[in-house]
Amino acid sequence: SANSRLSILTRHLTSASATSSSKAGSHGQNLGWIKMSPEVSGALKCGSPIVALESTIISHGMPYPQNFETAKELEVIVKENGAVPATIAILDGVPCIGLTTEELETLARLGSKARKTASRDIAIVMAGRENGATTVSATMYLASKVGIPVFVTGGIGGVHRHGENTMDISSDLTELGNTPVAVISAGIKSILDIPRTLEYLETQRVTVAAYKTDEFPAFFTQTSGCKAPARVESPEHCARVIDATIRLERKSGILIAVPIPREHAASGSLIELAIQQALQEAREKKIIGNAETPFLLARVNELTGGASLASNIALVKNNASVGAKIAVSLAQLQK
Ligand code: PSU
Ligand code: MN
Repeated sequence: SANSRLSILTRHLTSASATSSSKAGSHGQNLGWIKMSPEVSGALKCGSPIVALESTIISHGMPYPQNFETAKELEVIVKENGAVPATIAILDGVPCIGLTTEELETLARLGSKARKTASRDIAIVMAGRENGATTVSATMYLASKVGIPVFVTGGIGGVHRHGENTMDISSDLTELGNTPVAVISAGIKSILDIPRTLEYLETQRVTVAAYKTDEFPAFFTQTSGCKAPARVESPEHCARVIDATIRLERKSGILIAVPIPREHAASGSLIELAIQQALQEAREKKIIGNAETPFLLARVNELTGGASLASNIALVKNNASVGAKIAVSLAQLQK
């Protein structure tokens, strides 16, 4: 049955740690090194829909207090659509799946004092008993370890402009190549090289589809000038793609790109101008590596007088609603 397929997948996902931790277990049981909220653990046990949420978007992607408000609202939207939210972060060195409101606030207040944690950084943050805000790559990794197949974010990282020289290519893309989780996002920002990012995703064997459109969206705007490799029409359609991926025992992930709602895309060209200026400043200030994205996000927000933040919040909320519906459809398919 679909359920046994899912438990095979989960066993596969948890087998590596099962050998190293006596507490490690199968579906819905806490791994020794992970702390799971009772809601998430309960939902895993009975196969109820769950949506993973990342935390870099809280700490590094938005200023306080909008980040705290948004983090809470995302969880409400996921619940209203029938799924259990599982915000993922590392607190005092412990990877946590599902945070309390207090923990969300701690992270929101820490801001960039929390370490931006990509998958390669998880061990460093655990060993140093630090607070880590997980990026798409780290959140995918942790979600897959406990068997959560659906993950909602705003935008993923990509191939940076001039990446062919700097080799600055987000590990989000390689994690998508190696981790069977479906990421629901609004595409990628035009601060990145969108055509090269799509090429790289193909090389990484990532299943990419745009939601109800032929074009791959560019985060603040609905269009990027790049055709998406595939199109999906509904949450049910997305769920069937995820279900097929599980049956196929694919080791790579899925990227579902949901365009920003039309009413929030209006300021897109204004934001695009600000992006160009921020990119110029980043080059002048020699801001590189993983400091680049947070710098650009903050600067674009200043330059647009907050318009980019409002758009950002609107699109993540939309993604949360679509993602929760996908998780609900998937749980139904797997009954
Ligand atoms: N893109 C956005 N907003 C974000 C990020 C990317 O539009 O908040 C964050 C995500 O957490 C993503 C990370 O996983 O930045 C990618 O960072 P880097 O480019 O350093 O890999
Ligand atoms: Mn990078």
